Amino acid sequence: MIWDRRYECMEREEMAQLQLERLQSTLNRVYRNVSFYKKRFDGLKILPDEIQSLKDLEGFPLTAKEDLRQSYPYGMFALPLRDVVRIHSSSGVTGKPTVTGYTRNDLHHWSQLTARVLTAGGITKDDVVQITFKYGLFTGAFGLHHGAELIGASVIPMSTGNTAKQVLIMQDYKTTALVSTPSYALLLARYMEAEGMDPKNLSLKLGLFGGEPCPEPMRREIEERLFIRATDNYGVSEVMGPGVAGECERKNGLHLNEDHFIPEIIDPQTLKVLPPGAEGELVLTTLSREAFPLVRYRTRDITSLDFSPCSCGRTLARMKKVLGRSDDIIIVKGVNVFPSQVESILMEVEGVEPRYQIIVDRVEGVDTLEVRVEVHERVFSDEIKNLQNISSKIERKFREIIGVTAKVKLVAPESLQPREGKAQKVVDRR
Ligand code: DLL
Repeated sequence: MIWDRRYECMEREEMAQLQLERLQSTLNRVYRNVSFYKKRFDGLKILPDEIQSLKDLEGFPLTAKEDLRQSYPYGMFALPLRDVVRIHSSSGVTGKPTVTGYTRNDLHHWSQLTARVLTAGGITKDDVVQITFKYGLFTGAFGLHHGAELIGASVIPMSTGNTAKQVLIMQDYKTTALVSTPSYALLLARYMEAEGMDPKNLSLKLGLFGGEPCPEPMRREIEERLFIRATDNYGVSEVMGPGVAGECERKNGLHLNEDHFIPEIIDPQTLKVLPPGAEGELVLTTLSREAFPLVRYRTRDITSLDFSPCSCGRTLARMKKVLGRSDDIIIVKGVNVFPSQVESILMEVEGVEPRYQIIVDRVEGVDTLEVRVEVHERVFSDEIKNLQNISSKIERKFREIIGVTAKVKLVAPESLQPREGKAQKVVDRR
């Protein structure tokens, strides 16, 4: 099913024309209304009217999270607050949160875009959708909530926490679609197994995940344990929230809503734009945001883009699952370590969960890497020898696959799970 065939299946040429028109209008609006952009453009002696082709966007300056922090809270809004009807903020994967605002039109577009990704994930008006993201400043819950309502699904705004109640509601209200972080889906699966419940007896058939990486082995595990079909969804609060990109049933990349965002991939070191297919940092320019337009926003997420059409019929570019973040690449003894590599290793080891925390330190000038990993309940009470076997196995894989020496510490189930929100995966004490 495709929610908005007109845009999702648009001819590439027509899409490029639409993007150019919207880009010209966005650049003009930010130049007129946001002093940050006026100063930046003037500094580089560029005028928004000079933009003749999409390629010209490369000549415009990048916007970093730090720029938003310096304009905290409303400095980069392009409209006065009286035109703003909603305010959200980023969960702040790293550092202080940033603020974003929406006009009525922005909210309308947002619902349309989340309806697209929900539809691509298989959700229809016949579904009962349980949303386990936190309702609050985080964009995840409200964004997907309105999209699901627009589709006509029955929405259960559960919010986070209280796993026992989540499962009870899921059972009694006959939830068919779960909206959550992938790690919370695994936690629900484990809870049900520990309680002797068979997830097969639920009405659940779909999982719409996002907000954090969901590597392929993790998706498979969730699908097998909960008996569902799961799709990965990407979004960034600053540019909108969920609804930026989402997988279709082919699960072959996340369709990026290019009529609302222009994606570019840059080399995070040289900041040069890379050719299609190359891996690098995703940069997004908003094309329809009124309250909070952003030009060339550095997401810090590492991915690549595929502009070939998908067999589902959509022509929108597909971004690969996020590999990691350019600012959370941990450089240990000169080796780049992506948290997603750590996840892939853990998914292959029997008896452990893909929930971990990496602690980097420096002892007498030498970098040290400790990885805390949660084990399954049944393994935790096992003999010491078995636990030692597991940690040696992970340590060996670290040496072989990533090329660094890590000290692995196995910890109790659920001890690393935050009560709400996203887990802090990296603690750098250097
Ligand atoms: O997490 C928006 C969202 C909510 C998307 C719910 C999908 C579903 P922020 O809190 O601003 O917004 O965090 C954005 O989270 O830059 C990525 O690093 C990470 N992220 C979000 N979705 C994914 C994903 C929301 N599917 C930051 N895979 C982004 C990997 C993701 N990382």
